[in-house]
Amino acid sequence: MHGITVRTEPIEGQKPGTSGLRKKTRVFMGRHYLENFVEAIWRGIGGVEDATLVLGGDGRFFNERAAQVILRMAAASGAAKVIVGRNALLSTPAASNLIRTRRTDGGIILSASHNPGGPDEDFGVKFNMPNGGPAPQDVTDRIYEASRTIDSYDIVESHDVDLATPGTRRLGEMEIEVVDPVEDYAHLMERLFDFDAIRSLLAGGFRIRFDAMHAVTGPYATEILSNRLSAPEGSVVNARPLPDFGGGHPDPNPIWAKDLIDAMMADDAPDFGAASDGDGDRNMIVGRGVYVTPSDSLAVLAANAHLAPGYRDGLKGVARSMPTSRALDRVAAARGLDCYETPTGWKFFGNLLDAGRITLCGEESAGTGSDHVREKDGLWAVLLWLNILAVTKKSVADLMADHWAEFGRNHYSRHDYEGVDADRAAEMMDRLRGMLGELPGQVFAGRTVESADEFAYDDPVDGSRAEGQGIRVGLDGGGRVVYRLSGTGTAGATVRVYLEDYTDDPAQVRTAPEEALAGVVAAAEEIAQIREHTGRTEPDVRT
Ligand code: VG1
Ligand code: CO
Repeated sequence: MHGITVRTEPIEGQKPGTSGLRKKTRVFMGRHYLENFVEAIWRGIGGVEDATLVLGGDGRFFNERAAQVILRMAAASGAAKVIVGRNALLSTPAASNLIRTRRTDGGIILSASHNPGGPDEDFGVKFNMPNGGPAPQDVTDRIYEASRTIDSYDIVESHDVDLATPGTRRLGEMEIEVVDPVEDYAHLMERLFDFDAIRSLLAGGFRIRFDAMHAVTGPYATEILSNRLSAPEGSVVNARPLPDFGGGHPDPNPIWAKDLIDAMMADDAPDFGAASDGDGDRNMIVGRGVYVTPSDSLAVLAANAHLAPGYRDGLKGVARSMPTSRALDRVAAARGLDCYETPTGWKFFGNLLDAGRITLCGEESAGTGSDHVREKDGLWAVLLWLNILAVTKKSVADLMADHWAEFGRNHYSRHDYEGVDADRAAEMMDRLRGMLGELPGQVFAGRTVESADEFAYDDPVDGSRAEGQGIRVGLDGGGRVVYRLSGTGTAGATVRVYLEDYTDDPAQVRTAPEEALAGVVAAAEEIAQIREHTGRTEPDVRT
């Protein structure tokens, strides 16, 4: 079957440096828009002639329609084969796993991650490389360039492909293999973790609550936690993926997963709670009566990963994104591990993982992962936590208390100002940039600035350099403020302010973060004049 060539015009594609395109769903549904971006991907990766690709998404509105279009375009452009999750579903980590284990040429993941879904909400498309990880800067730059010069794309005309039943079918010359989205992934988890130990923990009355937030992890959690680990009825909630995620933000943080937090703070709370995001790569961990910040979770996992079979031989090294708290660094120092600081975004971990320099890595935004795939992985983090709890026989609260007693505590919080006027946000960053040289030695709200710079990263593996990755201000006593503009928002600018302070005083480690960070918050405001620039007196979201 030969395709037809459709004449088209360039689009305003992804922002340079971001690993995928996120836009309002209606923009994607607009005439030729999705097609143009997919064609830009083909061009950016040097074509898909004879290629084998993976395709799937988080099930949000427009997911399956988009998958049908992409299949027709792949067929018209000469792809040999596409492996698709049933009903075009695949979590981001499961897609990463399939891309790797089936030795494919990469894959397309349909998701806007934790952003809400629906006709008036967000949609997204990203390309992952043959190593299973997000496309690096040079590839995304080529995709971006292609999106601005595009004048035609090829597509075959055909009926929709049956994606509801596993099996092999053809679209023209191209083979389509529809696979169970969960099977290979569940198998990988069984190899990494001690399922018997977790099963005994659960059989012994340890109660869990996993909130899939009506997003893609529903079927994964049902198969793994309920079927394979025999977690009792009620352990997995909001398990049915919905096109609009039930109207919520599938964002696992205390704001959007408030139901889970409430359940975990109640008198009859389960022992362990967790949630994941739209595409299944993020995680939130909560113990009975205790919320675990993602930065602390990463540090705890690094300190205890060797208790799980997949990490029995220890870790090669660890990494965190720059704004993530330095709790991880303390574990690394104590255990003699290399610890890398990378820019925000998972793609920077890929080279370190591929080169065997690190085993475990994570971000403050609720992403944790390891060398088992090349994406962050929500359920993986949940299972590693459960494996650790099963072995140590400690409660989450006791594990945290022991961790802080050993390493001290990095109190941490992130304040987001969303939908800010983009020019005003840029002005705030420019002003800070201009002040960097004169900040050290100055005192703000009683805290002395010890260092100030704009973060740039020289990749130790491929030598590439990423600049302008956020402004870091170090304060006396281990405090720190980081200012950064989001690269994933779809409306205006999102200003992120990351706040951190350190204590190893046993009397202080239990202080609530809001209280412990009050001084750093005041200093952050005085330094950057956030209120004046954002026009807000309060952040929209505190995590
Ligand atoms: C945010 C997070 C970042 C994460 C990115 C993608 O980016 O801060 O840590 O890697 O989302 O995560 P930004 O630029 O808005 O701060 V996901 O779960 O959307 O793939
Ligand atoms: Co995500």
